[in-house]
Amino acid sequence: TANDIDSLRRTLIAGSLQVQQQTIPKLAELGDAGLDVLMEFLQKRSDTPATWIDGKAYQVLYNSDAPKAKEFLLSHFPEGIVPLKSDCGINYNSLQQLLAAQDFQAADRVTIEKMCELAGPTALQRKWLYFTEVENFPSVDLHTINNLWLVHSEGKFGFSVQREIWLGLGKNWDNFWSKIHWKNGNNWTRYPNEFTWDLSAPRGHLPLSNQLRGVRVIASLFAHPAWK
Ligand code: UYC
Repeated sequence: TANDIDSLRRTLIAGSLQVQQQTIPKLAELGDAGLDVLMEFLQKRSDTPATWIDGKAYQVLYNSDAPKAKEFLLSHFPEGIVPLKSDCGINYNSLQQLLAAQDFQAADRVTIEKMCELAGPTALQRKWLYFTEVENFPSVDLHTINNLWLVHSEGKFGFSVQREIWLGLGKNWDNFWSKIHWKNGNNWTRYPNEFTWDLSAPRGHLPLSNQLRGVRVIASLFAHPAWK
């Protein structure tokens, strides 16, 4: 009823993060009237940086078949809710779309690809990075990639999350691999099927970075001035 909608609307606006998180799927079940509330919510908050709660609301609209939702996103958020800034003219639209659709496995592949693109044509052809290339990445682009992951993962995934965990473990790599389930005892998690490609994964599980050639690339990523 209109009453239920209005009560959920007020809960969404004023509730704690946890309450907001629970309210969004309830609104999603209520059809057009629920979607209206989510649209209003997103639009009202669009002058401040997007959080993962905005991400949740956006994802409902993005994955909805309702023409109204599609029109709204096209006119108000054609490139999503995270500004797709790049210092080198890189287009992050495909990453935005995969994360909005919660296709974390494809988003992970695109993340690796975009970082190679960021490093230049030789890295793009090589399909992996040198740590010296990572040092030269513009902070703007790292922030864009990281914010896309954060906003579309309830704040669970992203380089900044991984870096915080690693710092909290006194920069101990082995404890870090276990904590984010990249290693189980002495065994490396096997790519791709042993990784967890949804939000049931531990914090910091994604995005991946292949450790086949050692820790220098990820160490360089965590040491980047972007995170200071
Ligand atoms: N893989 O095991 N990985 C690949 C990870 C390792 C290996 C790709 C992560 C350990 C081989 C990604 C972990 C290891 C390939 C990741 C992991 C290993 C490959 C695809 C846990 C053997 C085939 C993108 C730390 C003991 C390709 C890419 C190749 C691929 C990620 C083997 C994203 C996080 C040490 C043989 N692994 N990788 O980079 O390069 O190719 O030969 O880390």
